Amino acid sequence: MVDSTTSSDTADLVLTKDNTHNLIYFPFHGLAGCIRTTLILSGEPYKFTDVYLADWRALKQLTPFGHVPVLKEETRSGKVLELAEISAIESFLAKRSGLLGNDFWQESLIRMYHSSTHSLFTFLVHSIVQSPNEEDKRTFLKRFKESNLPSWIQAHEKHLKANGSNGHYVGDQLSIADIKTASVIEHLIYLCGNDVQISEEKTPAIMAVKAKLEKDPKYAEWRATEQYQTYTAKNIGFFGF
Ligand SMILES: N[C@@H](CCC(=O)N[C@@H](CS)C(=O)NCC(=O)O)C(=O)O
Repeated sequence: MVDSTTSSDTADLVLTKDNTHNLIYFPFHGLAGCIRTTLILSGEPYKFTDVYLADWRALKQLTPFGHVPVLKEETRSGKVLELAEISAIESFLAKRSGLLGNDFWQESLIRMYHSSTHSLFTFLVHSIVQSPNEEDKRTFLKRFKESNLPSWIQAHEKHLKANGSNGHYVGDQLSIADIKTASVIEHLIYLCGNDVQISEEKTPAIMAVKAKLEKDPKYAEWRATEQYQTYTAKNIGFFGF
């Protein structure tokens, strides 16, 4: 059950730095890459709880909207607070970690870039999962690669260039928009295969976002783990990218 208490007691519980953030999701990257990366960078206690398809039917009923990811905030008091919906979880973690810029306008811009990437990637993942057969999937992917993806690339390359191609969307600091893009980019590159649309030569500003985040030792360490590699292999097996 979602705890919708809004008392300051609950607000204080949520803000302490020693909560364990327990992310419930399937054992692949799917739509949870940005959440996992944000948790890793936070330096706070976290755990990734994998849900297996055999257990999903029973667990589904227990989630707020019948979907994962779900974030369980396990507080020191023993109280567990539950949050669902990817954007809400990313926003929650971003605010805690100072990933929403320095002022309200920067925050609004960061949310705009984040939303654009979130929409693109959610559209891709949901369409693939919901394609009833291989032919539908192929037709969807053709349209996605010829239209949705190039539009996203063109706009994001332009905005990132306008910010100086410094690896950030807004100003010169890391934001949830940067993490979102960095977390989907390798999947998009893989998806394109030989039809290269995203590369150092073609989209240097987008690639700078990826490269900048990869310099972070915590992120680099996470990407080198067996768990990350397993999630990648399962992602490719399940979604094809
Ligand atoms: N609106 C949800 C969508 C999340 C979603 O699509 N979750 C998928 C996994 S990527 C899921 O739970 N699939 C299993 C199901 O719906 O039964 C959100 O933003 O969190």
